[in-house]
Amino acid sequence: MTLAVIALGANIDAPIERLAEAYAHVSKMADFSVLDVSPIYQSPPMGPEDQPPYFNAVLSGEYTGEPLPLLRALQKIEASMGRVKTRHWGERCIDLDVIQLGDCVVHLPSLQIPHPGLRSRLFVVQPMIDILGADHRVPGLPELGTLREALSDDTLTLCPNTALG
Ligand code: PH2
Ligand code: MG
Ligand code: MG
Repeated sequence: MTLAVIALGANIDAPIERLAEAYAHVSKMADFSVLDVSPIYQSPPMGPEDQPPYFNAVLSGEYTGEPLPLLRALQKIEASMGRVKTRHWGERCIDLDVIQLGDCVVHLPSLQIPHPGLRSRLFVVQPMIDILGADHRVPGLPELGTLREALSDDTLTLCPNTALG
């Protein structure tokens, strides 16, 4: 089995509801079985500042397929939910990113695994720690607890009473 880690993000169109909707879609994907899901966190936008705050969560699952079909399946969910491409790092009703796929390393223009932004994003590192532990490792990186120590960010807030799954 391959451990898949997927990050969910949204900041427009009732974003918490969008995360729940996306979670429901992901849990029905072929070759994929959800193992765990993190709490939801709120954080200020990384990138353009004139957009609403983001809501983020991370889920883990067992995936038995290939990397590119997983990307396509997630893109299909994004499209079905009305995701519109705007500016770089701009507002979105749903964003589904592959963060990790076991020991797999992929460097394609369309897909990079592990996600190259992981080590700079507490809004992904913290929910990953919640479900996988601070000693969890992603290929090519130190353990998650070490990544968190380097990310002194006090703007990440846990959203109470918003459990997915
Ligand atoms: N995603 C982006 C751009 N900026 N900021 C936060 N806080 N959370 C995100 O998920 C995020 C972002 C584009 O993927
Ligand atoms: Mg993203
Ligand atoms: Mg994305």
